[in-house]
Formats: sequence, structure tokens, C-alpha cells
Amino acid sequence: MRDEDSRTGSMAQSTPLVLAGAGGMDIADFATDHSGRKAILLTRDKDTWEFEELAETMGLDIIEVIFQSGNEDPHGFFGKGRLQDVGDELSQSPKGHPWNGIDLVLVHQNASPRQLVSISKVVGVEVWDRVRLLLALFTTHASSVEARTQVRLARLRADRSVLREVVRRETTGERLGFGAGGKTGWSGILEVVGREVASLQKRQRRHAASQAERRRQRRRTGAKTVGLAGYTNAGKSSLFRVLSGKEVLVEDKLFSTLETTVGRMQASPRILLADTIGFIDRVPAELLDAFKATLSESLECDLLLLLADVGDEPIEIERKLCTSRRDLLDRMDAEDSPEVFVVLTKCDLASPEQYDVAKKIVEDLALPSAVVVSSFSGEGIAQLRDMILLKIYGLPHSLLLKNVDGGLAIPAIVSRLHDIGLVTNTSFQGENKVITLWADRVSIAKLMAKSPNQIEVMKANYQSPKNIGDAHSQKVEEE
Ligand SMILES: Nc1nc2c(ncn2[C@@H]2O[C@H](COP(=O)(O)OP(=O)(O)OP(=O)(O)O)[C@@H](O)[C@H]2O)c(=O)[nH]1
Ligand SMILES: [Mg+2]
Repeated sequence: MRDEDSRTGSMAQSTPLVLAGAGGMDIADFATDHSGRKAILLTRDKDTWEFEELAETMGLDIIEVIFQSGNEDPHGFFGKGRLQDVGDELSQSPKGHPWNGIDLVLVHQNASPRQLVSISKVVGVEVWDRVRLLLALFTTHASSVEARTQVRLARLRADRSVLREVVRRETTGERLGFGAGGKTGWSGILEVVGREVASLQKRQRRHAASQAERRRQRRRTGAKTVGLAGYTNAGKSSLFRVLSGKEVLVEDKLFSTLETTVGRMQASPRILLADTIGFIDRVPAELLDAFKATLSESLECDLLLLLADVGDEPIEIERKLCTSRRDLLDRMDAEDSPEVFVVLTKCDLASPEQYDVAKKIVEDLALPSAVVVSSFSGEGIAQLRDMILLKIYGLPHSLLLKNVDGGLAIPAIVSRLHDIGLVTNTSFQGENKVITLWADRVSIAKLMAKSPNQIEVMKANYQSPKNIGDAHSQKVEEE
């Protein structure tokens, strides 16, 4: 058992706690490896592929998907009779029966505590709804202290709501029937959970405050931040890796990234990139809240890249962009929100026709224009870098640096120019140096004021690069 689990652990050991399942999920034992577990999935919705993908990412083996049409029952999700049939079949499945050895029942939707407790009472094994599946997945993937803290907090909060339901049933005389606990046991554990939630929240607030201070310091030094956001598996970490050269985990798994990593953009060390956790449909606000500090780290930025996989089906691109946009709007302060633009990723896996379809979706959603890139082939990456520089600094400036008696030495001015932005070209005009600089006007004006008559702004000769996505649209227009 990990140290951080020890307090609730001792309590849970003395009182075996069964939360959403008589199969025995004890709150201290947040198992991280569920691969190979056999499960059945209860659903009211025919479209279960994303849920199944999440389950597959965890290595769960869904033996059967059981569908019941109609609206969900507020008491037991499935109707009473159907649920009882499932429970009977589970408990009576002999050796050789496909259901033999199933110790997990999955519920396709986000279930209420009442539904979870009722289902577990009937089926007699552990029950996870969509939130619990996500939490279990997060627990499996949480590798840093920060990620573990936020996942544990989210998990304890979810467990607390189920515990409250258990206590409510005990106090109102609705016996649970799976024997463990008893009123005092449950209430005691509820208290311990409450204390741990408070202590984790405190730890998280301290962490958020120090992160915010770090962000303020970065801003003071003039660094700009570019956040990478998007649906899970959109290719955020891969793009981060290409732009920053910094190693982060890239996997064909949902939610490989759970924390924010900040790295410098290789082309310009003044620009920081922030890779973070992805979005997914229907995540309850409470769960998202646990990741607030992590998300702030990348969403409180000067420019936000919203990523979408251009190879996805059009309907999926639209759904994922809508989810991401909604979650972003929920998280961002309207007054202080950064400029956003869409990056269509993995173009090596798609055709130019698919780029056009995706770009049209972006346009119809009234999202800012899209750049098409591939982190694998490198297509579009140079244009994306230029787009980032353009959005952050505006057009590059051509500066003529002149020697003036009593003024600063030219190398000293050049060094300051490197401090305020990105120098991309140096040439000479007679004896004077000409520098192409990407930097904001305010910083340039300040430097000019400090070295009077030494810096002259010339007309920049800049042509914005064509993106691979533009090339095809242009060809179609010409035809
Ligand atoms: N072919 C191709 N595959 C890519 C590209 N970018 C990412 N991938 C693949 O897409 C999968 C997800 O990539 P990640 O970079 O981990 O995506 P993410 O958005 O960080 O995912 P999460 O952190 O899990 O939300 C991995 O299997 C990558 O190898 C690309 O440009 N081309
Ligand atoms: Mg990632």
C-alpha cells in the first residue's frame, strides 16, 4: 500500500469497505492494473465504441454488451426485472459459461450513487459507471505526484457520494445485504474520507498557488506561452515533442497525459509550450474540477492551439471539437481568454480532400482558421511555427542598428534583441547591421528608448508561408 493511502487504508482494513460493488473495492486499494479483468457492459445507448475504447485502453475484456432500450431507470439504470436477470446469470454461471469469472459490471452512462449502489446490490460484483472507468484509467496512467494527487482527490470525491448513499440507506433502514460495514463503520469511513479530501484540496491549492506564481514570473520576464489543447489522443504530446524537442509520453492510448509539461519552443526559447490532459465527452464538472490546476497551466496562455485529428470521421471531428470548445469556454475567463486557432493533426494519415472537409467543419463551427500538420512527417510544422510567431508577435520587424558616439555597442544591442524575441536573420547595409526580429512592439519601443537613434525600424519583407492545407484549396479554386 502506498504511503498516501495509509490513513484510509487502516480504517478500510478494519472495516472491509465495499463501495460500488460487493466484489470488494476497498477505498485504500486503488488498484492500478485491471488488465485481463472480465466485464459486461450495460447500456441504453447503441453507440458504445468510445466507452469500449476506454475499457480496452485499460485492458478490460468486455465479454458482452447488454442493451436495454428506453430511458434509464433512476433507481437501477436497467429495469428491475432485467437487472435481476443479469444478477442471476452472473451468480449462476458455471465453469465454461462465458460469464464465468466476470467480476466487473460496467455502466455506459454517468450513473447516480443511487443507481450504483442498487446495481451492486443485485449483481454482487464491482460496478463502474463511465466516471469510475475514467477514474480507474486516470489512476492507471497517473505517474507524477501532481497527477496522483488530483486523481486521488477526484476518486475520493466520487466515492464519498456513493458512501453517502450507503449511509443514507443504512439510516433509513434499507439494509444493503452484502454484509460489510454497518452504520458506524460506514459513517466512520465517510469521516476519514472527508478529512483526506480536505487535506488533498489544501495540498492542491498550495500547488496551484505556486504554479500561478511561476506563471506570473514567466510573464514578467516577457516569455509567452502557447497552450496545446484538444480531445484525448488528438496528438498534443507528439506536436509538443516536435516543437520543443522535449521528451514526453506519446501513446496510442486515451489519456496518456494527465499533467501539464512546459517546454521551450525550439525555434524561439522565449516562447513556452504547454502540453496537457485531453478532453472527453460528458465529464462531470466535479471530475474536471480536480484537474483545474493542471488545465490552468496550459489554458492561461497567450495563444491556444486547439488540436483535432484530421483523419477522424467528419462527425467525430465535429463532436470532438465541440466538446473541446465547450470545455475550454467553461474553463476560461472570458475577459482574459487567449486567442485560439485550430491545428489539424496527423495529416500523413489523411488525404487533401479530408483536409478540406475538416477545414469546412472548423469554419462552420465558427472556430478560427486551421493549419494542417503532421508531427510524424514534419509537414506543416514550419508554417505552424511561423503562425505561432505571427499570432504572438505580429509581423517580424527589420531593424537597422547604427553605431552612435556614446551609445551602446552593437553587440550589446543584439544581445538585448535576443532577450526580447527571436532573431531570424542578420545582414549588413554598409557598416550597419540589419536584423530581422520577431518581438512585440512594446518591447522594441522600450529598447529604442534606451538606445536613442541607434535602432531604426525598416519595412519588413515578409511573406507568410503557405500551409499544406492551403495548397489543395488553392488547386481546387484554380481548376
Ligand atoms: N500518423 C501519425 N500519428 C500521430 C501523429 N501525431 C500523433 N500520432 C499518434 O497518435 C497517438 C496519440 O498521440 P499523442 O501525442 O499521445 O496524443 P495526445 O493528444 O497527447 O493524447 P493524450 O495525452 O492521451 O490525450 C499516438 O499513437 C501517436 O503516435 C502524426 O502526426 N501522425
Ligand atoms: Mg498526451
